Amino acid sequence: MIRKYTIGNPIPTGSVVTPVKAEEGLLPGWAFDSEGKTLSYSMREDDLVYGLGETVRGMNKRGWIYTSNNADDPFHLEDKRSLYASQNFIMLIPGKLSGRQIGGEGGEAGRDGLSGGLFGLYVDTPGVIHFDIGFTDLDTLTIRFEDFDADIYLITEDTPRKIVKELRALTGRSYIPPKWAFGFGQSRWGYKSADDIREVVDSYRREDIPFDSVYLDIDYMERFKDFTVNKENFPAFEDFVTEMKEEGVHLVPIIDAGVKIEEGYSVYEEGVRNKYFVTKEDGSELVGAVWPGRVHFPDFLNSKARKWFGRCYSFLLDKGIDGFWNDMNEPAIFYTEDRLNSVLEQVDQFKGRDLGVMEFWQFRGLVTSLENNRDDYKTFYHDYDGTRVRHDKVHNIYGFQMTRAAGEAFEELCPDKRILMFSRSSYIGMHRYGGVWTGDNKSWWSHIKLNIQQMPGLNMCGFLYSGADTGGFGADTTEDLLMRWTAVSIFTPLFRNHSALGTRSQEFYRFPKVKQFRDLVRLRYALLPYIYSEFMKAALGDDMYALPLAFVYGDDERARRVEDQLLIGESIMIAPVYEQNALGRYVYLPEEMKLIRFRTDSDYDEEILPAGDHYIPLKLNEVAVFLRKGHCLPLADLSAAAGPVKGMEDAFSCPLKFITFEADPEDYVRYDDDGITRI
Ligand code: MIG
Repeated sequence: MIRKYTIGNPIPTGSVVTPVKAEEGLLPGWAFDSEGKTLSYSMREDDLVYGLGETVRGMNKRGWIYTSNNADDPFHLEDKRSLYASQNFIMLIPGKLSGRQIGGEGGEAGRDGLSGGLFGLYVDTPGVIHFDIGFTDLDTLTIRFEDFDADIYLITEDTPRKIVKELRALTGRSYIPPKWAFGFGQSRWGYKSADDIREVVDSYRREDIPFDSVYLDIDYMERFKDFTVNKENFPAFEDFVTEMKEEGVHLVPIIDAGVKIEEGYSVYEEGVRNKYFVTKEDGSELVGAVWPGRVHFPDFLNSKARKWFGRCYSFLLDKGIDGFWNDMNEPAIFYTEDRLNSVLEQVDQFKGRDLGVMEFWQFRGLVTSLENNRDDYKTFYHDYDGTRVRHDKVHNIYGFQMTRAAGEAFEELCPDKRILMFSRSSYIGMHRYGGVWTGDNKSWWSHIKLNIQQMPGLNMCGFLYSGADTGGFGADTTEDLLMRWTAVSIFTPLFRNHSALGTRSQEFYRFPKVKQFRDLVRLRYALLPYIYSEFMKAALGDDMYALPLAFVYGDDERARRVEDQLLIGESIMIAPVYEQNALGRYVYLPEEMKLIRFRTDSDYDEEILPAGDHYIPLKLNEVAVFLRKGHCLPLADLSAAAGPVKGMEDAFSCPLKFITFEADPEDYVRYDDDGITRI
């Protein structure tokens, strides 16, 4: 059941597709403080709080304060409150104290009128809000608003997954990418030319590592201008796209939010002519700076501008491109022209002065204040279909509306065909148009764990097609880190190795143990029939693909607290190693399961283990999969392939084999459509 409560006068976000009539009165069970602009809920000791999508810390969000305020921040540390996205959905899963059984027959109901205590809450507001989940007081959950305007949806059902299903009914079905997007993709910020890309392709082929895509980062563009191609480095781009396609490789270019200011550049000129860019108080276009230098930002909240920008993607679609990633759309701003001028003036006053410590900090602060300064968001405006709105009031939906621009254009331009799309910034609702990657993580062991922990939060909010930069984006990777990380990423729908300019190269073929990487990637391809089927079940059934154990074993006190294991689809649980030099790890089994220890897709052993704690030895080249009783795992039998397994299509044409645990393969529901036609 969904009940809606409206506070104040919320600015619409475009997130909800099935309108709900607002209830009279206040959110039941919550204390309302209009002066402090807060809503508070008393948590019991054994209540779990899940949700908030792509945020730092654990799956259970208790014990920290999270701020929805989309930010370009490459330091995903424990003390951060905001990352790139705002996914304002939380779910409270009560424990035994409330007398509630999760996923079973309902216990005694009646806590706060919230059907026994289990509930989901979606706070739909485009502005900044804070989720204080036991930060100020361990047992209090407080939502604090900068502007007390929101549509709040309270969802009560008797299982967590039914709540997720209701949220999806409210906000729409999840985006489904083409099938090749489940293959492996290689990326790096620094590939500059067609020859650089050919080298990547040839190296992967030489090492016989399957892959389906190579990503183009900003250097493919001419002076970082959206919807252009650098002619020197890609002399015949269209032919190159065809050449790659014939090789079975999809090229996936990046699109940035900012549009370069340059006379004669059609995107810039059309945007200015039609007033499609965001403006300052005086009506002139905001001038900011990002990779292209000075830019204007498209007004994605204006439906005309959105339509226009979306159609610009046809420049690349027409050349045979069938996938994109949208970046810098929080939006990231290196500096605005106005602030730069003011800082330069102030800096001038420091000239010739003897800088004391305080003055030194002041001076330094001036310069660092330029980048991603939140006050800049108060200096420009949108034409939100007739209403002038200051950006900070709608900040969190900017990236969503950019990706919507693309998604709606794809529906119009390629009505039959699925196009790959994922974005850095997001808001609930964007999950209808694309997936997300989790941004600029680092080659840190703790970020493998963060990857595991972010998956279910993203899935809850509808972002099924998601994944992290495998191997880490910033900082130098190591061979063992990349290997352990890959052992996680072979289970995430988006599986991409990506890294930053200036860091150690991390393509799999760069390492001495390249054979082990080949085995890992081949295992992914062997798992594709399962991964794809489970993804489709989640998308079409408004369900989740990666689940916390608490969602299935909600009455098991131990399972409820597991933070580093995931259920992937209906059949399996994974428990990855994310510590350096570990030769295995402890795993909690909520029920009897069959351990499959994979060394390669065809070399594995099986062992039935009782419920409880187990130490599972796992060498660097081993991947543990735990098969649930009564289930089976279909695998593409790559060893029976007619030729080399180069990519997704080869894997799907292999015969299937099944690993079973007291189950009949006949009962397994498999999805295997052409992978391109829209569903
Ligand atoms: O300011 O395009 O998150 O994946 O490689 C950095 C360069 C801009 C940030 C993205 C990253 C990408 C990088 N971009």
